Amino acid sequence: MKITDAKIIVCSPGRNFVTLKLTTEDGLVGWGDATLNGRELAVASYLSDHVLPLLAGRDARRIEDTWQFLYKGAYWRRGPVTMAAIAAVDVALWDLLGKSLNVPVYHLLGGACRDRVRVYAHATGENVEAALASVAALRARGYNAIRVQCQTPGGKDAYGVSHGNQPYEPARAGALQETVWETEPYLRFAPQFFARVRQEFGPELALLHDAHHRLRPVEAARLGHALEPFDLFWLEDPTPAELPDGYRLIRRHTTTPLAVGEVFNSIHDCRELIVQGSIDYIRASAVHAGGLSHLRKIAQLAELYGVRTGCHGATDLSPVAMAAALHFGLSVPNFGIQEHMPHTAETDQVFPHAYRYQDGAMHPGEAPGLGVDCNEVLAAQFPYRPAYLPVARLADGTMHDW
Ligand code: GCO
Ligand code: MG
Repeated sequence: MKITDAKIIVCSPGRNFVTLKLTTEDGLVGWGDATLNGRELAVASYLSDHVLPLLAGRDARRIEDTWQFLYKGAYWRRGPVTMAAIAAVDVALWDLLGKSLNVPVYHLLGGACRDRVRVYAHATGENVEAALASVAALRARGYNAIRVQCQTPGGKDAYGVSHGNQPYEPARAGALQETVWETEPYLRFAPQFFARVRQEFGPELALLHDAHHRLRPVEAARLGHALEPFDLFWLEDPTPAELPDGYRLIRRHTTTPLAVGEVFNSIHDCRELIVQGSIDYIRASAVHAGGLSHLRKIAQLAELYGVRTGCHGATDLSPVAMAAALHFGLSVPNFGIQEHMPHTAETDQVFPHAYRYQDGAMHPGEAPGLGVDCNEVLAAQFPYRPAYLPVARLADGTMHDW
């Protein structure tokens, strides 16, 4: 099953995506996602300039060997660009293997460990009432786990908060957006806000919250402690994860469960956090952490230490990555939850897929491989548009983590 052709498709059906298409001598096609939000063309170039020329003639069934070849063979290891590129090849090879054997990928990953993949949705509001209405609307659509983000009163352009009735999408075409971040008002507001959400929706709804790397460890510890009465499912990215010791400090002060890892590229980014028992959920994804092959290794390490999965699933991960996440989520023993941010209708048309949502859960479907396709003719109608993620500054102008 030799690879005969490899091609990159860059398109923007509502937002940018970088998609890898591998074709074999038998005419089978495998898809991989290589989207790195705001840095898309770096991965497209890494793939087309440095990886695709190496693929022609390789046996598509040698998935692990190809992973090792691209990882060890580059000498310059790891990093988001390299690992997203390797991930795209890896996921496309799993897709091809499934198609060649006429089975869905989850069968190849050990088979289903559950009937469906529990997902959480995003509620967002420019004020408390709007956020509560957003939670209520998602509950009505069957979600029983909801991440809630609300604008701190007096602030603007908060992470995770959309404007008007638009779904939240942080990357913006055109000029880079500068936002202002103030920690103290947020720390005062967040516990009051979650008290209100809990009061409104009762004890059973799983509530999640993303601090998006904004806090120092001691601030995150204070927030986690203050949120304990409201029983969060998780507090995500409380502090930047470069320093695992920061998580140790947070852990010493709070029993609020911690989730981290959407920006991780490899097992080495989370090894210490996992083995030291500093986190509860690992959010690495099949696109930014080296594909299904590497994500499985991370999950296996996590399993040993009682850490569960909670894969990143924002809209910047394409339907190809979503399909991979669902095959993985269905089959991984230590599954926790999967993020679900529905794509635009245009994106769903460009990437028709077998996965489906029902009553707070998803299923990857039974189509061979990943069960997702890319309509290249339609994709060509949505050309790439340069876009940036915002940056954040403190009120005095100091650069901060966005
Ligand atoms: C999440 C994430 C996203 C990221 C985005 C960046 O929890 O889903 O934090 O909202 O900000 O994926 O590209
Ligand atoms: Mg996040």
